[in-house]
Amino acid sequence: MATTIKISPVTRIEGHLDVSLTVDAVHGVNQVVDARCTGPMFRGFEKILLGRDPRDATHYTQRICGVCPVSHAMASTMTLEAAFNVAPTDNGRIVRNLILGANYIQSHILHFYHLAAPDYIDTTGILDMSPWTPRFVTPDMARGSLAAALVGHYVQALAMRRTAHQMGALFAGKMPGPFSLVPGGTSKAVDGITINNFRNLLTQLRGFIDGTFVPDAQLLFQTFVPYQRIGKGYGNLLAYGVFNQDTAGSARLLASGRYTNGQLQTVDPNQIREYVAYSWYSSASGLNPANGATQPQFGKANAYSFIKAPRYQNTVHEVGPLARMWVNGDYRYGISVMDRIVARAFETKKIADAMDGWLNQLQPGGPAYNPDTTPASATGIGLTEAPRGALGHWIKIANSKIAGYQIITPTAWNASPRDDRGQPGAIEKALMGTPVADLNQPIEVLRVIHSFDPCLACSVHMVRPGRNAQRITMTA
Ligand code: NFE
Repeated sequence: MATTIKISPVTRIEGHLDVSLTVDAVHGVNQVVDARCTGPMFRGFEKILLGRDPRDATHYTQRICGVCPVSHAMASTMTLEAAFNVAPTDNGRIVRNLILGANYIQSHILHFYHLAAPDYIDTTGILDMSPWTPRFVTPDMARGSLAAALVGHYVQALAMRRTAHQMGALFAGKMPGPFSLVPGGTSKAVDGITINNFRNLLTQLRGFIDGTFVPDAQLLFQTFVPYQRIGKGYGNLLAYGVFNQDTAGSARLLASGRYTNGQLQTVDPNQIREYVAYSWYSSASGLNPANGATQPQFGKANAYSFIKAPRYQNTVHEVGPLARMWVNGDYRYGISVMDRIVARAFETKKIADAMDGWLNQLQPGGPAYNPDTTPASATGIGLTEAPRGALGHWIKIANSKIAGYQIITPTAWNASPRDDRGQPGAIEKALMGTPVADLNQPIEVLRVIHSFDPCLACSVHMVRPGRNAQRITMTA
């Protein structure tokens, strides 16, 4: 008999995600036969930005999320550069890459040790305390030396994340919420002392990535063999590319590309549409974000999320480290829970190693930014990558003010609801077919969801409610 499970909220993610599942026996095995992902809070940054100075976008959009503010700063800065018709200086481009790289390292370590690993280890007798309890304890969890090692590394990883923040702040002013990304480059001048200090911290982080993070991810991969097949989903992957290697942005450390129906192909932003048939919006469905709209309508019939449904040529795509590594040929083993986890670790190494080389390319005393002026009217697109995947900002400027701003975040791609054709989103599809051994402890479901590293604050761009805000309680 079919059973309905609602996980509300899913914990060890950023923001608020509700997942409703139908579990039924198929060939004698209980498994997920239907899944719905709900982003239950409206944020509306697109509306907050209207009428403001275009340069404010960099600072406002960073407040979407404390985990990936640098990516929003980068996307908005690139959007403004396109609208202002200015390119960054070499120093500006490299400094921005270094700040973004510091944020990727911090975010990927956070995901593995603090968000995902607790799904796989039973710490009973090792640490019987918060944050390890209360929790699911299932027979397949690792115990003994692997559990003890990951608990130890969990604590070490907290210090490594602080180190990554310190490193980024050397060029960013502070982390999170950097000040120094500006159209045309960076407001931080480059000097030899900062380069040396950055390299010292990067060397510590590279030691942890090479000696601890990558081996731990590989060990998890080898230990949880069934999860090399669970959670595949559609198998379509999309990346805009990130870490520009030249000022034109034509060469990137992780290039743009997509893997659609088994074929590697290029990405054309004109083919992106956002659908809202199942989202709480009254605005038109199927718009390209260059002409997008964000008009909330909570309670709309059939809708179940504040996340829109972004699609590329009507096709659902997964985004994230696995997508980036796959389209670049760095990782092609498979598409599954474990592949997402190990590709994220391998990507961290790739970026950290490249960062050491970027430090050598900086020119102390060289120009930090190219000057620009705000045009009366213009449009711009900034396509980059956040740690969780493809991130795009679109701007329309009229009378030198923001007349339109649209954001599609990685988690909107991954945690979207159905689109107008009824196609489930990437996580919804990945959940379908997932076996559930114990209906009271659906750990398998959490492992699939966590492998995407979702961030709901990003995907619905929420504002903190004021004193007079209404609390709305929803039931599925
Ligand atoms: Ni809030 Fe974010 C990343 C962005 S996820 S963490 O990475 O953009 O949608």
